Amino acid sequence: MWRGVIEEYRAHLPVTVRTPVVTLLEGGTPLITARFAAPGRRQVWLKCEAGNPTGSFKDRGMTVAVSKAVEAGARGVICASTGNTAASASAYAARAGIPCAVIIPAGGVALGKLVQGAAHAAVIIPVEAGFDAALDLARKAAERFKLALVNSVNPHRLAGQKTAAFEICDVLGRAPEAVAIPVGNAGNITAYWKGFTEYHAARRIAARPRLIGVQAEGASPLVQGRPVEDPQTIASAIRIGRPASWEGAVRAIEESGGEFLSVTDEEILAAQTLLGREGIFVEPASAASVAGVLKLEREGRAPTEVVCILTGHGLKDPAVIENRMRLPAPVKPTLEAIGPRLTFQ
Ligand code: AN7
Repeated sequence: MWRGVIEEYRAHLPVTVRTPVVTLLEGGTPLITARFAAPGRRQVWLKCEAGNPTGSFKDRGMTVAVSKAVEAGARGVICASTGNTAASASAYAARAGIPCAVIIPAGGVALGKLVQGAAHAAVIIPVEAGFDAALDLARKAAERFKLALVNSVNPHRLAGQKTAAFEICDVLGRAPEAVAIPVGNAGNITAYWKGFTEYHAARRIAARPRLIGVQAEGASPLVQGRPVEDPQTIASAIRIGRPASWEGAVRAIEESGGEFLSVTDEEILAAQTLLGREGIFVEPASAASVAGVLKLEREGRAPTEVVCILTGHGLKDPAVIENRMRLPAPVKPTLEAIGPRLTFQ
């Protein structure tokens, strides 16, 4: 049985025999072949991080961050979040039996993620600000109120998240040519590069992949090379204008010979629809990685082999789909009435 990322990758993580392991058996997520890629011409794999306990990649980092917080005797944890960090932090804190506070941009978190935080009994504090100011506040609050900050500025988060890179290499038996990753606060792309670099140094892989960091056009500071004051995108998870791991992300792109690129909200929604039609429902931020690869394809320069990281589940943000969905009017419960619908035209 899969034992969670700390036990599976213990030798690569900052834990000792004295670290109490707080886990929900995260990791071990599926790497699936995408159907949309032209067979024989291009290989696209999808790393489905929705398979984690709270439905996003954040759980990989949170098992390490909360375990280390408990080891250090923290009385509670705190984070700022566009939703998924809150859903994950609150779950792992609940598992550990310690309180969790989450500071969220008012109106900036998708419903499913809010519901998760409430289910895990987090203290939810909406503030009249965007994510960037919420993170500034969380940093200060952690210090003032003696709480462990579990945003990705906490190095234990990145240590845990790099295990996704290990898994990709373990499954393929090598590194892929390229990896496309949605970028918000830029912790995850930094963690992936750490993971590939560590496996390369340990001679587990012969070469490291090219990283493609994808941002939403209205929230694309790393593409523009400067912070964005009032970031806007339908992909609320990555509505971030001042990424905390800016340097790490830039280093990952430079050292890997990759690039940052941006995609429009329309391109994000089109990619989300495309994935849904092959049975994979992701939230808008996650679809950005696929939208980025499709953009490169249109420009005639897509990698022949790429892993797209699908960071979170579509159920987290039902409103995005609901707004575009039209249920037909109810009909009588008879074969005659439903028959016309079953011609699939
Ligand atoms: C689905 O939850 O920042 O570049 O506060 O939820 O490491 O920030 C979420 C980010 C991509 C971007 N996809 O990752 C938060 C938060 C999904 C996400 C990202 C997020 P980073």
